[in-house]
Amino acid sequence: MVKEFEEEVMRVMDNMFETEMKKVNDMLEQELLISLIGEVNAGKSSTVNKIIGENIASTNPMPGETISVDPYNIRGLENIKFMDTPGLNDPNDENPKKTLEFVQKSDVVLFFLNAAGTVFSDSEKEKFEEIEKNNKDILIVLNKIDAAEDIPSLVQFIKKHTNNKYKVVPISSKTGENLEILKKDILFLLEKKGKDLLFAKSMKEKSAAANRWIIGSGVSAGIIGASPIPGSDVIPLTSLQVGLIIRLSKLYDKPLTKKAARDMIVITATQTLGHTLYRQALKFIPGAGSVIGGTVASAMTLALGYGVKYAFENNIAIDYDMIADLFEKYKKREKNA
Ligand SMILES: Nc1nc2c(ncn2[C@@H]2O[C@H](COP(=O)(O)OP(=O)(O)OP(=O)(O)O)[C@@H](O)[C@H]2O)c(=O)[nH]1
Ligand SMILES: [Mg+2]
Repeated sequence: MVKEFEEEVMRVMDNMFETEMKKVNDMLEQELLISLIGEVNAGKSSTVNKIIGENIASTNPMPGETISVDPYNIRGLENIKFMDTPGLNDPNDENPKKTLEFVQKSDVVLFFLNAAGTVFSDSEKEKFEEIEKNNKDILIVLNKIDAAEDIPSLVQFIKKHTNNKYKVVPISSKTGENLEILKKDILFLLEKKGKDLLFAKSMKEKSAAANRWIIGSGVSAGIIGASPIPGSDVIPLTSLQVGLIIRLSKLYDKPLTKKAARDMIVITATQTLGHTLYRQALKFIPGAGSVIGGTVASAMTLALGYGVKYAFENNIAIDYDMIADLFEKYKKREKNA
């Protein structure tokens, strides 16, 4: 009986794996469009180069270097496109309409202001309002902070003139200052569109994205585990964990088989809960109460996530003793919280 039941659980887990894998693969096949808009010379092309990590967009101290709307992509990630556009005030730009079309289609609009110039001139305000009408997923990028003073006042000024609706990110595409912050902000904006994994894969520093997912899964697991319905927690909890492991494997470009994913989850559960409790949780005994509980479900998921992340980052096998230690640590911390 018990054996049959466990086989049933394995089958359910395999199905979950396939469903989650398909979800993630579909996510990765989407197109992601990020456009860079702003007046001439604000440093749009320089920023494209910095984000991509290659000098592919041409830049020039003379305003008006970029004369057409040009898509660039990161090598190997053809479906992520950065749209570099001519300066909004460029008299040679024949396609201001085309720029607006791209704004409409964009997942994120980076609106550039030059900290070393007239920040938010009347013409910039006018253009900004036009853009705002077409797309609300805007990040205001205050570039060239290496060449300007009193950045906090400039940021306040911009916020005030945009009714505090958008994040203002001060950067220097010359020195690279705050570029990682800009990338993180792009990542967070993309979460609600389910395109964050796509962008995270393009980032050199993958830790921030991984941590967000692990912490988010920990919170969701806590909610699932706190459910008062006996035994109702195992299936959604497992599916949550399968989804997390698959995302991490895609982020770090690690192959992941169904069996490997299953082992990670089962071994983690038995290591943290103990065999008896895990069996009991799997058996959904009516009236047995919620066997796992919120704190345990959350701590287990965090430990699994960080353990898998550590293994992927360092190209080593998963260390289940470390997972067990992490579990104890998180459990104590959650209890005290
Ligand atoms: N000091 C400083 N200079 C920068 C920075 N970013 C770009 N520049 C310089 O500003 C000039 C214009 O940069 P581009 O990247 O070509 O600007 P753009 O917005 O693409 O300009 P257009 O294509 O003409 O619209 C170049 O000389 C860059 O080297 C920065 O953060 N700090
Ligand atoms: Mg340019």
